[in-house]
Amino acid sequence: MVRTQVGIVGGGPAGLLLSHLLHLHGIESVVVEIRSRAYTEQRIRAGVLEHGTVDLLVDVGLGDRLKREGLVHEGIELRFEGRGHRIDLAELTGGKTITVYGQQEVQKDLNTARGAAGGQVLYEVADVRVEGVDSDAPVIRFRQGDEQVALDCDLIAGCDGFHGICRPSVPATALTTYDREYPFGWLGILARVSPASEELIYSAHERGFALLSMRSPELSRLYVQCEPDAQVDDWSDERVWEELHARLSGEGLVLEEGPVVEKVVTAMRSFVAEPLRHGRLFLAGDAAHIVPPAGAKGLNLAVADVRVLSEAVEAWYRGRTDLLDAYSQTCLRRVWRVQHFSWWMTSMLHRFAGDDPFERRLQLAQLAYVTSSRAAATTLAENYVGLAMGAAA
Ligand code: RFL
Ligand code: PHB
Repeated sequence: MVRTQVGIVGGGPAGLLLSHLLHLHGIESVVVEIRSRAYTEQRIRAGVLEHGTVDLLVDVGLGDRLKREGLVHEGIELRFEGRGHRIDLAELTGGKTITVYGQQEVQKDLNTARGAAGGQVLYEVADVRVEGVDSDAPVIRFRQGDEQVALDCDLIAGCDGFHGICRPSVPATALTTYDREYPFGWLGILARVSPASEELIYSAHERGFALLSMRSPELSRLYVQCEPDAQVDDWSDERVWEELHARLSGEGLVLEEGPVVEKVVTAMRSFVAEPLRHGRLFLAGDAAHIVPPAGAKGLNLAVADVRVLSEAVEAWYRGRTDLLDAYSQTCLRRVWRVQHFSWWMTSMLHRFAGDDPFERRLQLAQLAYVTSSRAAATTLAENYVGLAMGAAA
C-alpha cells in the first residue's frame, strides 16, 4: 500500500500541470498514466495558447522555451467569399495576444519540470480504477508491470481525458451530461513547409471550412472540414492539397506544398458533464468537457480548471473548504462561456450537411458583421485571446 496527498489519473497537460502547481504549494501528488512518456510527448493536438495560459505557465516557471520558441500572434484572419478580413486581436483587447506553441511542447516542458522536482509520474500503468470516492479514503488501483498497486489518497483528480475511466466511475444518476455531435470532422495535416501566412487563417469556403495554422517557421499545420466518419485513407496527399488550395486561395495567398508528416481525422463534439465533483473525485480538462476545435480552447480550458483546482486544494489543506466546494461551479461558468464561443465559431465557419441556403446566408451575414463592426469583432477577439483567468465569464 502506498499513499500520497492527491492522486492524479492521467498525465496529459491537465494532470501534469496540476501536479506541478500542487508541488509549488508544497502538496505531494502521484500521476498515473496508461501511455508511455514518448507517446504523450508526440501526440500532436492543440496549438494556440491564450494570453492567460501563457502568463500562468511563465509565472510557474514553465516559460523559458515557450518564450523563446512560441510564436506570438496579434491577429487572425477570417476568409470568406474569396476575401480575407483581419481581426486585430491586440488592438481590440488592449494589447492581448495569443501564442502558437504545440501542446506536445507544453507536455515536454511539464515532464522536464516534474522530473527536475523529483515528481512521481508513473507511465504505462494498466487496469486503472478509482474506489471509495464517497468516503474520506479514496484509492486508485492499478497494475504496474506485474505488481498490483493500491494508492491511498486524500483526494483524486480525474485528468484522464474524454475516454478515461474517472467520469464513467461516477454513478450515472450523479452526473448530468450535455452532448452535441456535429455532422463533420477535421482532417489535419502537419506539413514540412513554411506557413503561407504569418497569421492563422480561418476560411468559411463553399466547399467547406479550412484552417491554416503552423508550429514553426518551417512547419505548417493545416485542416480541412471532412465527413465525420472520414478515414485518413480516403484523403490522399493530393486530395488534401487540392482542397486546401481551393478553400484557402484568394488575396494573393500562395500555398506551397511540402511533405506531409502527419495526417489525422478528428470528430467534432461539444460535451459537458456536471458537476465536476463527486465526493473526493474532481474532474478536470477533457475528462469533464469537450469543445469543437474551431475556438482553439480545449487545452486552455484544461489549464483553467487545474489552476482553480490547485488553489482550492491548497486552501483545503489549510482548513478552508469553501473553494473546493465551489470548484465545479467556478469552472462551469468559464466552461459554458467557452462552450458557447466554440459552438458559435463552429456554426459560423462550417458547411452543414443538407446545405440549407437560408443557413448559408445567415453565416455570411454573421461573418460580414463580425468583420465590419468593431463591437462584434471585439466580442470575437476577447473570447479568442481568453477571458481573464478566474473571472466569472
Ligand atoms: P488529454 O490530453 O486527453 O490527456 C488525458 C491523459 O489521460 C490518459 N489516460 C489515462 N491515464 C490513466 N488511466 C486511464 N484509464 C487513462 N485513460 C486515459 C491519456 O493517455 C492522456 O495522456 O486531456 P487533458 O489533459 O484534459 O488535455 C486536454 C487537451 O489535450 C485538449 O483539450 C486539446 O488537445 C484540444 N485541442 C485544442 N485545444 C486548444 O486549447 N487549442 C487548440 O488549438 C486545440 N486544437 C485540440 C486541437 C484537439 C484536437 N484533437 C485531436 C482532439 C486540435 C485537435 C485536432
Ligand atoms: C492548431 O494549430 O492546431 C489549431 C489552431 C487553431 C484552432 C485549432 C487548432 O482553432
